Amino acid sequence: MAETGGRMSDSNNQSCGYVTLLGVPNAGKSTLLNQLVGQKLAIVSAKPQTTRARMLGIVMEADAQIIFVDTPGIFTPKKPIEKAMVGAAWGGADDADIILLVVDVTHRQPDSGTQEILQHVKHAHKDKPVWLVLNKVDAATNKGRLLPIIEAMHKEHVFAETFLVSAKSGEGVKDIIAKLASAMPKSPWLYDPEQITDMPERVMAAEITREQLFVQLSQELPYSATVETDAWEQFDNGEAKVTQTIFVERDGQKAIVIGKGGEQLKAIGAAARTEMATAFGFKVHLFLHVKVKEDWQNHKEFYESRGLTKQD
Ligand SMILES: Nc1nc2c(ncn2[C@@H]2O[C@H](COP(=O)(O)OP(=O)(O)OP(=O)(O)O)[C@@H](O)[C@H]2O)c(=O)[nH]1
Ligand SMILES: [Mg+2]
Repeated sequence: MAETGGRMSDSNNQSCGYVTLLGVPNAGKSTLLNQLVGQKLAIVSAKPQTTRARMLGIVMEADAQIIFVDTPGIFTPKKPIEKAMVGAAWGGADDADIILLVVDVTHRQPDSGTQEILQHVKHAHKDKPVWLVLNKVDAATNKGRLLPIIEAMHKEHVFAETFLVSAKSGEGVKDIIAKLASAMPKSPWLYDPEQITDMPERVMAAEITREQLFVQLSQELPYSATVETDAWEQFDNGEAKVTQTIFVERDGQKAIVIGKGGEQLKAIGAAARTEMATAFGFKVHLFLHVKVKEDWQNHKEFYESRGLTKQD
């Protein structure tokens, strides 16, 4: 018997595997990851291409350790950062024991983006089980339209499992965990069972601020921006001082992020600070700076800080 993080388990009974969430941008992968883990780890927004890098969400279910991999949405990339994002998503598929193909049922059908992902998976990962997760059933006004979607998807591929879920409300999500737990390969756990993610706090803090750029700023601006945590000072009373820089590509964008009289930046900071306190469980004193770095997308340090690889 091994004791890890307070849990007793006979390592002979342990099972463990990687489960990668794949789908087009905005399908609800990050919302689903958070719901699976039971805690907000991944940032979410109504805009597509919110997630830029892979991250893990680890779930323990009896003797099974399920390592979920959230990935950026897959689309046809053009800009350097987009190429790195899509590269990271396919890298997530390489790691997978099981792939969860997440599909937004409110999306106009047939969903050609999803079909392309499925074709690629069938070609590049032909031995991997793909499970179909039809998401946003809460928002499907006409439930009668679900059946044709299921039929169309099953014409393309024989999915071992199909789930109808709402990542937002949690409906159907427990079923996914139960089925996955019994499908994990026999293997010792790869992570401490108390650990829920591989994301360092500094990166999570930068992500939380980046989420506010997506939530509060309109149109193209969030796509031209990135956030880095410059300094993190932890005080004896448990609170932390976090200093971050928001990088944008043009002076005009800097003016928008700061806003009239600094109001916009204040609002971004206030919301991010609240989110950080919830995520970390202590008060965060957040100091935000905005800088123009026209070609940040061409500098590999902005990729490496997120575990991304700049593609040429
Ligand atoms: N109604 C409803 N909305 C959902 C559900 N799941 C996700 N959403 C919404 O869909 C939008 C996109 O969700 P995300 O979780 O960011 O989607 P994603 O697939 O991670 O997107 P990218 O990171 O851009 O690839 C957000 O506005 C979510 O609130 C759901 O089950 N029901
Ligand atoms: Mg996402």
